[in-house]
Amino acid sequence: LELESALHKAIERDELVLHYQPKIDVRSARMVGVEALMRWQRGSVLVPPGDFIQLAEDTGLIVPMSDWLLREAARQVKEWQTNFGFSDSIAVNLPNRLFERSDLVEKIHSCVSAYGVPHRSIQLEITETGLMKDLQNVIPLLHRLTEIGVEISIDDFGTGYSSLAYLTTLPIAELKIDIQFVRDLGITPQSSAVVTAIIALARSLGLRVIAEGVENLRQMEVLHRLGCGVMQGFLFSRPIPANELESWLHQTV
Ligand code: G
Ligand code: G
Ligand code: NA
Ligand code: MN
Repeated sequence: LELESALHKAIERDELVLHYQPKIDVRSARMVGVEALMRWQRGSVLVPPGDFIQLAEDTGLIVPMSDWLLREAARQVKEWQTNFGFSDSIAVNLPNRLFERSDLVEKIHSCVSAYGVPHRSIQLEITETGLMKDLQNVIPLLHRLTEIGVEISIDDFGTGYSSLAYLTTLPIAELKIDIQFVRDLGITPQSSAVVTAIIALARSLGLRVIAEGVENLRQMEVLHRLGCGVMQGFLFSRPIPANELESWLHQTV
């Protein structure tokens, strides 16, 4: 309960911050987008989302937090567009609960409009569980988001229970290969079998594919050889504050 009221105040006091992790195209060694990851600057402690996102979801605080997140992402992308000619998107993690919001599309629209950035500047990462939980409501929502230019990426792909039949009908732009399959690449044949299958699936459905959690050259090389050229992970960069992202941003112009 104490944590709950502290988190409540954190939103009012502007203690939430976004860190950004570059998405890298390994052929060109260039950044082709970023993922925004929330942190809570609680005094001198930087609290990771694992310690408060669940609480935020359970208490409903995730709604004002995500409002802040969308606005902050739009503000940040505007700044990068102005200062660095940034033309890629910021991916934000969309909690499952937000699908229950009838005003999500309007919310995103008002955030990007407020800063005068194109809708395609915001990409949404959703999980398979979030997707499959409430398909009847999610399908029209995804179509409306896609119509206004907001791309959808399926996060942690391969860990949930998404039906392949649905994947063919949903307006999805990208599959993000889950870290657990990346971890054992080059060590166990099973991991490369799964990754090969995901890449083939993405190809045949015309979706982009990205791998997360790439920590070493072995994983990078196997992914590249299997046909996944865009990656994210500690090998390239940890999630970092906006001011530390500048060396990557200079490459985009
Ligand atoms: O950043 P990190 O290393 O600790 O993230 C841990 C988890 O928290 C990830 O699974 C990520 O999807 C989730 N997460 C990070 N930022 C956000 C956010 O802004 N909103 C939501 N809903 N989840 C987030
Ligand atoms: O749920 P989501 O996939 O959005 O969360 C991404 C999480 O993965 C964040 O907590 C982020 O800090 C973490 N992460 C990003 N790159 C790496 C990596 O190379 N290795 C590990 N172990 N975690 C990573
Ligand atoms: Na994510
Ligand atoms: Mn993930």
